[in-house]
Amino acid sequence: MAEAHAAPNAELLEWPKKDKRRFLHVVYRVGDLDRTIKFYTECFGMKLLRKRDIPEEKYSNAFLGFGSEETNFVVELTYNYGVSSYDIGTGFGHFAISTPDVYKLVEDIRAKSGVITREPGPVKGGQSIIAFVKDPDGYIFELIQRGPTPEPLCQVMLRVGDLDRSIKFYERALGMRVVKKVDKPEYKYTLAMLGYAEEHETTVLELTYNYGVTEYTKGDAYAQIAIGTDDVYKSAEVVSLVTQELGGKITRQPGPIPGLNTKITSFLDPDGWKTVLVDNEDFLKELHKE
Ligand SMILES: N[C@@H](CCC(=O)N[C@@H](CS)C(=O)NCC(=O)O)C(=O)O
Repeated sequence: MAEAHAAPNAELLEWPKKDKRRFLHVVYRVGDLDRTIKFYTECFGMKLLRKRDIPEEKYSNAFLGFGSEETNFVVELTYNYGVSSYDIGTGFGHFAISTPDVYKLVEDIRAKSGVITREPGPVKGGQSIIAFVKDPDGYIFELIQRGPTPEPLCQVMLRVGDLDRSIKFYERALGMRVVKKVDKPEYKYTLAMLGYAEEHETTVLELTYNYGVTEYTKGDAYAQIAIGTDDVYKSAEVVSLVTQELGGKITRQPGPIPGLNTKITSFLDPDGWKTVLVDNEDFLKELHKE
């Protein structure tokens, strides 16, 4: 019986690597949409790409980024009517923005009253120049010094309790590959960058394991990363198989969102971090409709 299933599953498990995958956006909640839009446009130089209000559901969204949503990873801010603050929890790490001159960007941000939580300088135990900035809701943005890139919004960092398990999950369930792995025993952490292309070409998911820490709080602020796929149904079948082995679970079976008709599926990884897979064609239709 086990043998009879081995071949079809083996073929199915190849699907995420053959699929057309791309990081679309990261979704999180903010207490004041206009305040965050002002901060991201004035301090980071992002553009406001679109806004939508869904009064029936009592929320609004704003999409901001460094390029068109057709090609770039962007942030999707959610404002829930009447909710002015959220708990970010201890598991969320940061978003990252690359810039050719971190020192200059930090001075510009400081001049606009932005909060710098880590002054520019070489990363502990390394050479990259970094700084940390806190946005109005308390989300941390790492600024990383790098040459020009098509994707300045370059990382989402989340903390995980078992890095090998997470790497297996994102490789098998999502078809990502490890583009960098660094162990810093002197600072007691290991990190892995996972994605669909090299770090300087695209956004990566940075997973951090702090020695001995297996649990974090999730709060209610950060929501999920959305990734494009050509087939949500097949993709969900793969995720379902992988969760049986590594943990995590499907939280939304694949299918169209009522009213919107965009096909999606969503699931949690073994640490409880959520990913949404969105049909590539439906996503483009949605963009052109608005
Ligand atoms: N304990 C850290 C481990 C990750 C870490 O230290 N990352 C580096 C960046 S890759 C960092 O934040 N360094 C701080 C610094 O250089 O000041 C955490 O969970 O955030």
